[in-house]
Amino acid sequence: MPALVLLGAQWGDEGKGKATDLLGGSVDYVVRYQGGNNAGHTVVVGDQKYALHLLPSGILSPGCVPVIGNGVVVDPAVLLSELSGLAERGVDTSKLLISGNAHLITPYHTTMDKVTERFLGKRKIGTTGRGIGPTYADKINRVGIRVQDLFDESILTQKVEAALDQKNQILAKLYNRRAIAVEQVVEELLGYTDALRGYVCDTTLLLNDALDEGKVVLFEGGQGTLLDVDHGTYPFVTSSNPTAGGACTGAGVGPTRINRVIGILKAYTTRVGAGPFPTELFDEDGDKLRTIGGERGVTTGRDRRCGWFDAVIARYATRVNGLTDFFLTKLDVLTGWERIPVCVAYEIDGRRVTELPYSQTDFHHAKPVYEMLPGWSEDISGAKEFSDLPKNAQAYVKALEEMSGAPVSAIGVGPGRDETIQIN
Ligand code: 2SA
Ligand code: GDP
Ligand code: MG
Repeated sequence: MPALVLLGAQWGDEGKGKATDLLGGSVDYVVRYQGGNNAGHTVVVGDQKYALHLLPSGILSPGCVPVIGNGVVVDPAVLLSELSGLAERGVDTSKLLISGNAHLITPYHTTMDKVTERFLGKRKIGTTGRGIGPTYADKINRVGIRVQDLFDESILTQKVEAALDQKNQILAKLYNRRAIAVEQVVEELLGYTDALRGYVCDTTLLLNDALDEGKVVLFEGGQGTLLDVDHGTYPFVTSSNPTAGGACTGAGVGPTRINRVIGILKAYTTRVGAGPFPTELFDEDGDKLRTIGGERGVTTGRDRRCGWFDAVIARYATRVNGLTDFFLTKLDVLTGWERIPVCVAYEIDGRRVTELPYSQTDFHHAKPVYEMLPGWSEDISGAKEFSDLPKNAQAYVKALEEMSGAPVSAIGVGPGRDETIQIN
């Protein structure tokens, strides 16, 4: 198993952190390939709970090298505070490696993110406000600042000048805000140089060499398939590619290297931020899922929107990512419902549709078509084997597997490392 990708099959927060941590003991490198500190990955180890934002979840597994790939956007202030927070809790952070090609989130990106959202008004995306979109926009626009620029003051100054020239005009003319001073930004960025120097390297070369030597590399997605800038519910998406292909561009490895793609799939659906969500619940069931599932943003603390499982989305995730298997998470949260609705298709303007519509207008009009599955009332959090689950819980898993188009290889029955049923 040389290289595997682990990613969210829905709108994120499926339990990727826990899944990565679970595999951490058997892999040599865990690589983040997209996103930045908009991500919030929770790992529970014994009585300790960790919330990781920018760092790969593999940092908690001794023996595993955490890598921030070129596709990630790095806020250096957040990175250093996350590192020191973990070090204070006794976690070894010394093995971290950061790509010199990763782009930097600067204070002006965070400002642009917040200002843009404010001006979008009721059309806002509901971003995390961490400067993610503006940083990727600068990358694509070729006025981004990369980690490697920190080590050449003259180049850094020229790049910050180029990046701010246009932004200052926009800030002044459109938003009536003061210009951001080049010197101030350069000075702040140079302040991170010494602390970061030791972590920075050519991660692409290192990872390909590691694969040549037979090492196991896990690529960890930051968000979910439906938040992908190409394959998600655009424009209500993040500005990068959490889908499997993003692992190749965001880490510099070829697709022929990857032989397993695991989709992390919650037994129901959640979303945070704006955008269409066909199975969203606005009633007591939604509140119950939110409360029992602890559905609150790990980065922003926002309540997550909750709804029933959507098999159309799961099938779509299988297709666009080439999923080999699923980790089904949070099955325990569904304990106690007499009957559990599962969305098997959409009704769109009188038509029954079983594939995710490529037209966003259609998707906004999609009404879920539900099939009712029988629920269970027994506490399943102590289940170790598939056969320990009540018959109806087994049938629920089997039905989801059938509908989603890939086998389920693990089932989460609680947040802890050992609250997992491994299949096979
Ligand atoms: P951004 O900030 O530009 O990436 O926001 C664009 C959209 O992407 C969504 N997004 C997320 N959705 C779920 N979880 C995320 N991480 C945090 C968590 C979220 C939080 O783990 O709970 O704390 O609010 C995440 N990151 C980005 C975002 O909501 C926008 O819809
Ligand atoms: P990520 O962004 O995909 O890593 O997921 P988050 O950490 O944002 O949200 C998942 C939440 O569910 C976290 O609080 C996890 O501790 C928790 N969790 C993960 N797997 C399970 C599970 O199987 N059962 C329960 N009850 N909680 C889980
Ligand atoms: Mg999360």
